[in-house]
Amino acid sequence: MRDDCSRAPQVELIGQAPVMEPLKGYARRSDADMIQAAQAFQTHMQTRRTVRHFSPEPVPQALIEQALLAAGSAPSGANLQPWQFVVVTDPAIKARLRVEAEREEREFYEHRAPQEWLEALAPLGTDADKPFLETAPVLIAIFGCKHSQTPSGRRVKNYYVAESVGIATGLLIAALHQAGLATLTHTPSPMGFLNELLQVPRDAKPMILLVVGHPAADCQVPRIGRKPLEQIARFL
Ligand code: IYR
Repeated sequence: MRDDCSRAPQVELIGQAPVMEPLKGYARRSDADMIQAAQAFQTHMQTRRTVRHFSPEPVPQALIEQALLAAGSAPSGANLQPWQFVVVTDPAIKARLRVEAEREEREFYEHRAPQEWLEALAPLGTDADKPFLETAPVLIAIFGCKHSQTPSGRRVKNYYVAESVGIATGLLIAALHQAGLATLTHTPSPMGFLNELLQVPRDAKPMILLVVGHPAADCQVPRIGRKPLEQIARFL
């Protein structure tokens, strides 16, 4: 078992007075310049689609590393950075993950899921078969760590774990999309098998299995719509 989860640099500062420093990295830009940048970003993000048909083509580890560093820049509760990412490319481990995920998914689709849930999923065309867990070159298992550990070995609580990991995952997905890769946020439930297979202590809760790679050449996606601005935001 690897307990990387608990080693946040912030724990060394727990209880200490803040050490302040000048903010770096912000250059004042014109409104027009900022609006253009925001528009270019959102237009590009609109091309992001969740895909379920991946090409087996490998992707450079350096690319995944850079995207993970972007994810790790996310804000988090008390800056305790309660995330752990396990990157799987080993075909044997991917095959075992597929077996376990499909076991849970069959249970879900055949017994556990209420009719209302199945009806909500119907337009997406999902089912219990998860071949992409083997086809896609990279799986990133994302865990939320409930605790950190101080250098003296004291276990301290992490805060807003789900929110922090959710934000980090959003940045990861955006970074991978920006780099030209496709993703699928897969959430087999329950996901406890990820702790066993990937040797992650139970204190870390598996939250998402992110499937990463190039889309297959003949990749099809369901036709979906996105809510317009008026439906997702109000300006008071
Ligand atoms: N975990 C299942 C079911 C599923 C649930 C939701 I909510 C989705 O948006 C998509 C699928 C599966 O992966 O098929």
